[in-house]
Amino acid sequence: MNTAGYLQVVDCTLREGEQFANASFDTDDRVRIAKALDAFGVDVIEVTSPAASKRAAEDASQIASLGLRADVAVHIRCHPGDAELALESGADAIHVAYGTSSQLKKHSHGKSLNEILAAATDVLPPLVAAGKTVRFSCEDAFRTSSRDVVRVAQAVEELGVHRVGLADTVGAASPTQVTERVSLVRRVIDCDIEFHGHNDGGCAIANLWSAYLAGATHLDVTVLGIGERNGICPLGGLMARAFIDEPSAIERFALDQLTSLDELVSQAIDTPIPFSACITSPTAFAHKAGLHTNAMLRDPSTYESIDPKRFGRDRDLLVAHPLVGRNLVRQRAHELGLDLRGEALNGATAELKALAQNSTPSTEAVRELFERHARHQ
Ligand code: HCA
Ligand code: CU
Repeated sequence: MNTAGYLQVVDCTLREGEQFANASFDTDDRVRIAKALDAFGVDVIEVTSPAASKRAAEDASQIASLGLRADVAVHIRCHPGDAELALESGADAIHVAYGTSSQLKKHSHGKSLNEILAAATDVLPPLVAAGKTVRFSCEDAFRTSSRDVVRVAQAVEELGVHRVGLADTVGAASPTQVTERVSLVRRVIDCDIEFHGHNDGGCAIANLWSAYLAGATHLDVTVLGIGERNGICPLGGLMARAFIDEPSAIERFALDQLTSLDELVSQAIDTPIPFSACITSPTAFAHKAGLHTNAMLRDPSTYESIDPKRFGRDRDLLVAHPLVGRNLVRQRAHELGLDLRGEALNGATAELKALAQNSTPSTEAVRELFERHARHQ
């Protein structure tokens, strides 16, 4: 069952994202990012545990009191002390996580599955009774036996949680494994299901989407995908995948704000938007080879799966390089009010290709070249 009936985005930039090597947000950054996420339309904004530091506790309370449309969730360990601080923060939701794989049981917290369930029995019911939205997540769920995942999911549902989370903590799961695991959990519990997936194996976007198709209701992302190691599914990656596969699922988001949101976080972490980022990369809609630009001039759908305009972006047909074709030169000259054809067009194209061999000519240099050939035709 999906209680909302639609894809819900849980943004973890202010929790997982802060665990990215280059990230260290101050209060202003956190508030600015929370407001921008809210304006974009994410459903839940997850923030660092108030137990992490005095500053984290103050910032969690401040963000919870901004009056955002999104739910603000604090992420905590399954400890009574953390739970108390979470309640004091005034957050709408509480996200509890506990490692359930043999690796985490042995080397991280040292507790058995029975001890994990005993802690959940202590910590979760008072949070539910306090009227909070409560999510319990199995960390490293994909290296946990399916028997144990089912056992924990059923036990915490019984304790009243609104959502069970499955985390691919080490980014090792494949889309097929995610489909199987989420489908299995979907069959044995009725409450909502959240998926959180790291990108170590390069499958973060594919895994998130597989989880959604298999019945996960809540999908974890961060802006630019920032997080531990090489991060989790980027918000832009989820938007790209959904735009292609099920555009109606993301109609309600302010898609034209995606690029400025990525830019905001990119500035805050002093790290450029990766060239490979979906939608918001500076080159995401740049077409270069003559064969491509030729076809793009006829019909942009030839080499475009995502309409840049829907995201407030423009496509870019690159002219100042050695692979440029005559048709694009004619078109670009036309945009500059010049009519290049025949020998003049051939000459301008040949000269531009040669000129661009060593370095990229400036827009001004390209215009001058076109004007010179247009004058002599
Ligand atoms: C971590 C924890 C976590 C938690 C995910 C969740 C993970 O930082 O290691 O609460 O669902 O990836 O398991 O981010
Ligand atoms: Cu994580």
